[in-house]
Amino acid sequence: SVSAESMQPDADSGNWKPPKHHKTPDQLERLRHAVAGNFLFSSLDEESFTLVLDALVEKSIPAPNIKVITQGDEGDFFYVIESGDFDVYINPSGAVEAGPDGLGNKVASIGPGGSFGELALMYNAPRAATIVSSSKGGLLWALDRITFRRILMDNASQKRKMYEGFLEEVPLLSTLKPYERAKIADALETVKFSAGENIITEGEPGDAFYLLEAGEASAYKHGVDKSVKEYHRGDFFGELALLDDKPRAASVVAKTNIKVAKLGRDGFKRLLGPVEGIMRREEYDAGLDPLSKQKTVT
Ligand code: 1OR
Repeated sequence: SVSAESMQPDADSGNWKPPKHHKTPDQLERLRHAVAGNFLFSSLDEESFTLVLDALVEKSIPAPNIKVITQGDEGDFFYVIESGDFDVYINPSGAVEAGPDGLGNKVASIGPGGSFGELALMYNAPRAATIVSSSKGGLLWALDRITFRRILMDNASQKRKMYEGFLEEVPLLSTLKPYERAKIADALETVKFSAGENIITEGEPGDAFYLLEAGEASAYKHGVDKSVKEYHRGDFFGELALLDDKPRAASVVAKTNIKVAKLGRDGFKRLLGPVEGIMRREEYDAGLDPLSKQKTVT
């Protein structure tokens, strides 16, 4: 209701209550599905999760070319996409006349399960980009600024900060933009292994990709006595099975106690597209890729 919204106190006041927007079972079902694929929601505890679901409001975008966010504006809402694709435009000069419609350059496109609009809310900064509906329009879920900052943000900004330094050091990711690395940070999970443990086992199906944060690891292949590859901080492994939907081509074993940043299959597919070429080239050089073996034989 209108009154509930306008009476909502400021984030700084002690008696803030998150908004509750009633949802039909159908809406709830769709909403759960939409946020299931979003990394910002994945580490929420149950209470916070319920609270955020209650606070989200459905927003239909009935046509293409509708501006949902305008670069330079103040931030009000964070959005999760249920359906439809949304294009991201950045006008580097801030000049109104740059590009078609003054939108600037298209730098990305975001689809179902994705989200946008968090930056202005996190940093109290003007909107960094313009977001325009493409496809036939779509359906969004909007979260107000205060609930975003109170419930969702802590997690996201902690993770972005925690992984920022490390991801900057990873050679594979050096060509990415800082914002692309931030999105990867959202999706990472740190996992520890003791010396001697298998992180990956040859022949098994693959569901994750790994960046080595601390310690050392080695790759082994059946029938080969010594390790076929050594991994140090900043190195990656586990990409082949995900790139080509093949079983694990080697086992990767912790040589010391190690810490890895784990990225699941979905995140890998969604976020590492821009560096796929680099990964394929490194595997080829290492001779782990079966195709490269055929070539070296000749
Ligand atoms: P916002 O609140 O600033 C615009 O409103 C939103 O666009 C922004 O939050 C992000 O959620 C989203 N750089 C900045 N913002 C981006 C980018 C981006 N992509 C999506 N948004 N990129 C860097 C381009 C130099 C694109 C990276 C692929």
